[in-house]
Amino acid sequence: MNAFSLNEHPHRRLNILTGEWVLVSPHRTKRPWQGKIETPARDLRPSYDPDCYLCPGNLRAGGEQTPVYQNTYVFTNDFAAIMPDTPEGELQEGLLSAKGEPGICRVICFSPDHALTLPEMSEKDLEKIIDLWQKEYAELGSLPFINHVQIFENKGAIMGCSNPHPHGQIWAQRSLPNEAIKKSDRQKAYFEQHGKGLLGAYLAQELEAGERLLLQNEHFVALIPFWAIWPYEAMIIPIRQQQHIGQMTADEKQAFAAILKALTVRFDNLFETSFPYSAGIHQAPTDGQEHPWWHWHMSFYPPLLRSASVKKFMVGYEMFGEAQRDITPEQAAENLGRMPSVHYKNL
Ligand code: H2U
Repeated sequence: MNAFSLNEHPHRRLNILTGEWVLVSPHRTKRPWQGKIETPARDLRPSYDPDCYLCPGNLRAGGEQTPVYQNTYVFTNDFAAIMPDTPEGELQEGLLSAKGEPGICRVICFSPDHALTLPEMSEKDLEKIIDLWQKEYAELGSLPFINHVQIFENKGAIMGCSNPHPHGQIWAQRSLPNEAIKKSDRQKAYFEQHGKGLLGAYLAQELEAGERLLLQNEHFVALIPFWAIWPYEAMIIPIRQQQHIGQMTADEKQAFAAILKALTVRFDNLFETSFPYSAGIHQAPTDGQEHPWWHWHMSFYPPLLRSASVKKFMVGYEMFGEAQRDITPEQAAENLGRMPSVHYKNL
């Protein structure tokens, strides 16, 4: 039998941030990379859609009017999953446990232009979105009943996004949700044992290895994590350890905007389509405590596997066992790393 190889043999990889394992089956992708299979129809949208509730001046479903905004616009979700006036309450009956959960859901319009997406916006405009993310994290996080602020974007109908107008969401709540608990606990344990941050140490190892790196600028790195579940899952990590996005300097904010654009342009170029994903920023809890182990990062979970329409399903074994992937993170980094820096619509 050959010596064990990550490129040849089925194996499991550990996600150091969550403590969960992913099964990798590289032998199933022996065929060479064939690139895109078909060229999808170009997604041509008008800059203004009279039926879009996020376009400036239009009515939302609840009857409120969206103002004529210039850059970004934030409002409380009309169909919020969590609400601030939720009564205190707890249920404990034998093995049944439940607890009231107060919170706030907001929707953020990234641009008044209905036709745009993040990779097609200028770095300056992306900085304005980052400004708003910073403001919302600080404002929502300062509320006494908010201990966690989740900023995210669902992009593309395939991800359940309800409207192509460029927008994201924020769910802020009293409790730490499952993913945040896992990442908090693992970073804390590492910090207490090693006296330094987990993600900083991981970043140093990835910079040394090089094979999963996608992009790098003065202040940020974009890479495919060693433990990626989704075919082209990626992370943007600030090089300097910061607990939350409010700690960025002006230079770092510019660099974040630059790498955000650069990564999403490459995503779009991969299958010459507006690349769908769920992206989210994980950062320290807003409970007023110090969290010196936290190193914020932005994760992208894109579902596409081989073309604009061939998607990976998380079903079967993955529901009952654990996540599994065929193409290795290293192959994914190679494919994505080859993509041009100019958006395909501008080539
Ligand atoms: P997506 O990011 O999944 O597209 O969700 C957009 C949110 O916008 C969704 O949570 C809200 C929905 O509740 N929304 C409003 O708040 N007002 C509206 O008029 C329509 C949609």
